[in-house]
Amino acid sequence: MTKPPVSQKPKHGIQRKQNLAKLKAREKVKTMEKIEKKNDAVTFEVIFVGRSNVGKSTLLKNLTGRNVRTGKRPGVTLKPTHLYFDDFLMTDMPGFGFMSGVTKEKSEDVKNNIVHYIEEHADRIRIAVQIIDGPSFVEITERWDSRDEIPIDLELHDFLEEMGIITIIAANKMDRVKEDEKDDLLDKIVEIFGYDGTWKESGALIAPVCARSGEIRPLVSHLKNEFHKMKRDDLFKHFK
Ligand SMILES: Nc1nc2c(ncn2[C@@H]2O[C@H](COP(=O)(O)OP(=O)(O)OP(=O)(O)O)[C@@H](O)[C@H]2O)c(=O)[nH]1
Ligand SMILES: [Mg+2]
Repeated sequence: MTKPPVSQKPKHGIQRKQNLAKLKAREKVKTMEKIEKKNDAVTFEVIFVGRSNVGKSTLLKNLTGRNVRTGKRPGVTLKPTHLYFDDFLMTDMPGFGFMSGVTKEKSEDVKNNIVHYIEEHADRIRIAVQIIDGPSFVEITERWDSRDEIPIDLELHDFLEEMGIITIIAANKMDRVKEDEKDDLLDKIVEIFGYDGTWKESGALIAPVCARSGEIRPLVSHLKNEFHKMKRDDLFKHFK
């Protein structure tokens, strides 16, 4: 067989690229259809929200045993990350506030996207786990207060309440707090969130945890309690 003239070769190359592009586009549509199908099946969602770098992803990873991306610097999770379990969905939200290498405008976008996401899915978001950095929470909120601004964590907490979403506060990184200072700190945190009384008596759904080492029992217990009230004991099995 005679070889095709050299000038024809690039044509074949273009054809191959076009075929590959078509194949990729088809694959993308298939993946999107699969995601849509999974999404349509969801009736019960729990979201993990909070400032960046407080340990949202680490907590979710430890709770479920699934592979969730975590990192040392703020701004690791930039889009909602979904963990599907049939009709149950757990979503790792991006963190708001300071993020390294991210402009102020972009971080404002992230915040707006979080609010939109919550509004859009309010009918299926039954519980929010609001994670705070236990050891630095008081100092950070006082700094906002001194500038006469509403601390962003409190703004989020009120917003979730307005949306009718049950919110559990997970005070993370408690390994950085001395044992004999833990109760005082937790009392102060519930007071800042507007509750009366000590953290144990205030009625606030608050769970001191250490996501890194997997000491998250108080959070699991609150979650199970809420699931039970909603007649969804079947969801317990998704926790490690
Ligand atoms: N000391 C301590 N560090 C923790 C704990 N939990 C998480 N971290 C660390 O906090 C850093 C941030 O963890 P991530 O889970 O990525 O935080 P995130 O809230 O998902 O961050 P963004 O996705 O950027 O919003 C990592 O270096 C974790 O190892 C904890 O309980 N104690
Ligand atoms: Mg994250």
